[in-house]
Amino acid sequence: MDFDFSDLSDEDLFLQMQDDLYDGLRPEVVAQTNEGLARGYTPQEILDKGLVAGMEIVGVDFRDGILFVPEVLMAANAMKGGMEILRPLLTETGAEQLGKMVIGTVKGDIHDIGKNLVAMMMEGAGLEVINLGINVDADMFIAAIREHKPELLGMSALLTTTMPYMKVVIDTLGEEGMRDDIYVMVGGAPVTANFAKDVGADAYGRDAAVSVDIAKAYLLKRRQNR
Ligand code: B1M
Repeated sequence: MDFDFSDLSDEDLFLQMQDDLYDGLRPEVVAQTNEGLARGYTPQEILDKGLVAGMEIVGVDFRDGILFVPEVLMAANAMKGGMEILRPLLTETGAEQLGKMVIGTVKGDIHDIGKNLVAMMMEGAGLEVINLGINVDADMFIAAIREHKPELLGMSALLTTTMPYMKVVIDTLGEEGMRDDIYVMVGGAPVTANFAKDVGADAYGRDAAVSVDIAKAYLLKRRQNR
């Protein structure tokens, strides 16, 4: 499919991207992502101004009953189309491997866009990421940690009903005698710094960029203390 966005200003290109994401038009969003790159925008700028901004509008209208699950799924699919283009660029790194992270969306929750974004950006920062996907229970987290021996665990939850499960995982780590060996980071739209503290996590990642900074700072400190 051929699209021509050359007559759009940069600002209109991003507005169009938000609109098309809202309407679940994946080929258009893919083409606009490529157009943004061709205009010299960084992957991060395209994410923030186009994809994430569009998904925020979807979130508001979903909450207000203007959009329903099928439309939101189409918007998510369009967002994933753009992310597929950006993924190799965000994960492109010549840096030596900094460390490992196991990450997953907790049990009962199938939201994975934000978690995948965090995973991508962690890879881009030089971490090896073991992405367990969605609906991950404590046993699956524990088994992956035993197998891969990561320095970091990341958990994502987008629902107020699933975020308490983060505590179940952290408590299970304690019961298994593994808690002191791993740095636990939590994130997701309803999660807050206070909640992170209450469930016994080590850090709260407000967004993907902040999460990467926190993970890097922890890994560097860990290395210095050895
Ligand atoms: Co859902 N959904 N959804 N949904 N959905 C929300 C979360 C909701 C807030 C919408 C609303 O009402 N406004 C609401 C939750 C309300 C609540 O709990 N209080 C909601 C609901 C109710 C539901 C269902 C129950 C709807 C239903 O069936 N009746 C259902 C639940 C299914 C389930 O999980 N069991 C449901 C289903 C879905 C879809 C399947 C349709 C789809 C998900 C598709 C997918 O992910 N593959 C979907 C979507 C897309 C959303 C919204 C619109 C967008 C989420 C998103 O992708 N955001 C969302 C509204 C919203 O959040 N505003 C909504 C973009 C993404 C980049 O941001 O995920 O926040 P986010 O990730 C950020 C940060 O939070 C952080 O970094 C990311 C990048 O910067 N972060 C981490 C995230 N995880 C991290 C982990 C870390 C660190 C940082 O670890 C280190």
